[in-house]
Amino acid sequence: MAASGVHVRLYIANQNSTSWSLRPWVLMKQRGHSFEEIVVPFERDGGHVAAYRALSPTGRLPALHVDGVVIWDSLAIVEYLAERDPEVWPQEPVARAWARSAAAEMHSGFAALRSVCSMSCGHRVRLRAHPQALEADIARLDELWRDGLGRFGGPFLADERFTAVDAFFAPVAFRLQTYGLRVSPSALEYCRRLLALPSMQAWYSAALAEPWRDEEHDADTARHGEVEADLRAPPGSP
Ligand SMILES: N[C@@H](CCC(=O)N[C@@H](CS)C(=O)NCC(=O)O)C(=O)O
Repeated sequence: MAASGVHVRLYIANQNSTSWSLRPWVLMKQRGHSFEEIVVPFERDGGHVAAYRALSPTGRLPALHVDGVVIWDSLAIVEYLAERDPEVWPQEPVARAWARSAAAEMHSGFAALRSVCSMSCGHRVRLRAHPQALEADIARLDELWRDGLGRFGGPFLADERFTAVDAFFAPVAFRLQTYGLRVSPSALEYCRRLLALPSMQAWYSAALAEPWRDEEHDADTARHGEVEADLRAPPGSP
């Protein structure tokens, strides 16, 4: 979708564990935008800090660079893309308002889901306990997904097409898979639909193949449950 001659680069963090970077990446893939993707590994000892600061004023990724202009934060990137591609959000105003509300809720909410079930595409974890705050987040997620699918007719959350709101919930699909979280049949069907997208499969394969490890993130993934499987390629493998 980039105009010819415009250089679009999306800088992203580790694919196994970065939910933020997945959002614009999967949206751009689904919309057929042309861009160069560059993975800059997060290093727990702070080795990434200078590189991230050079790419993004917050020192956080994702960051989109378009001919020298830097756009940071996944929400701002999605809105930037929407200014150039009117099909990023649903066309219909009510669906668009709903989609923006749901994406905003994801961007600033679901704290328990994020902290108890950190994203790690390659792990399979059985939670030891389901804290009440996590249960409340899952119930709200289920309600929200069923509302969108019922109201706008599916198969995606606010449209028959994949739109930005689906990109915001794409990382949640990996979390449901990793932790085997239980949701209603229609929410589960939607989750499976997201996971089956070729773009999501490509992300998943790249995440499993990643040669580096973030041990603190791995420990965080294991903190609330038993790790039943780690499907990633051995660390350091080519
Ligand atoms: N709200 C930001 C969050 C981005 C974010 O937290 N990115 C993490 C990815 S791992 C990061 O860059 N962390 C670097 C650090 O904490 O030093 C967004 O939506 O883009």
